[in-house]
Amino acid sequence: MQLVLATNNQDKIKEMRNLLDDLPITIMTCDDFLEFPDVEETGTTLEENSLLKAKAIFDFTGLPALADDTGLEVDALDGAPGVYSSRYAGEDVTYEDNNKKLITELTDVPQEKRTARFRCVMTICWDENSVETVDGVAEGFIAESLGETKGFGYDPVFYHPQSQKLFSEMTIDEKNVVSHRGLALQEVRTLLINRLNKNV
Ligand code: ITT
Repeated sequence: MQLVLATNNQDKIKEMRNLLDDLPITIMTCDDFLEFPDVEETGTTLEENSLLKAKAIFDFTGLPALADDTGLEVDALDGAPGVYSSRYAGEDVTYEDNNKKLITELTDVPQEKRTARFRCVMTICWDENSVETVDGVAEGFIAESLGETKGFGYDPVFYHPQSQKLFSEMTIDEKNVVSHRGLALQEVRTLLINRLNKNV
C-alpha cells in the first residue's frame, strides 16, 4: 500500500512519519512529486479543509492521501485562531509572528483563563468514493511568554499540564503520546491496519 501525506508542512511530516514508519506501507510526501499542490484552505471548519486537502492530493497523485488540518482554540479569544491558525498574524507570516500576536492578545488574561486546545482533523481519501475522518484533541494553557523555540507552530507557547512541559520542550516521541496529532494518528493506524488486513 502507498500513502501520500497531503501536506506541505515538513514539521507535520516528521511527526506523522514517526507514528507510521513501522507499518508495511510506502509513505510518500510532497518531496516525491514535482509541483505538489499547495491546496487553498477555503473551508470554514477543520473538517472541510482536511477533506479539501485529502481529495486534492488524491486527485493529483491517484494514490490514497492523508491530510491533517489543525487549529489552536483559545477560550479567552472565543476559539480564535482556530481554523485560521496558520494565518493568525497575516498572510505569509512566521510561526514566531503568530506566537507574538497570541501572547500580546492575552496580556492581562490570568493563568486560569488561558485555557486552550489543539484540535487535529485527519482525513484519508482512499479513492473517488471513499473517505474516512478521525480527530484528536490536546488540552492545555497558553504560556505568558515564548518558551523553548524548538518544536513548531504554537508549540513554544502551549503548556501541557499533565506533562508539566511546553510542547516545544518535548521530543517528537513524547509529543506524539499526548498531542492532538498523535492521538489522531493512533486512529489512522487502526484504519490503515484494517485496510491492510482486508487486502491480505
Ligand atoms: P498544510 O496545510 O500543508 O498541512 P499548514 O501549516 O498550513 O500545512 P494547518 O493549516 O493545519 O497546516 O496548520 C495551522 C497552523 O497551526 C500551522 O501552520 C502551525 O502554525 C499550527 N500547528 C499545527 N499543528 C501544530 C502543532 O502540532 N504544534 C504547534 N502548532 C501547530
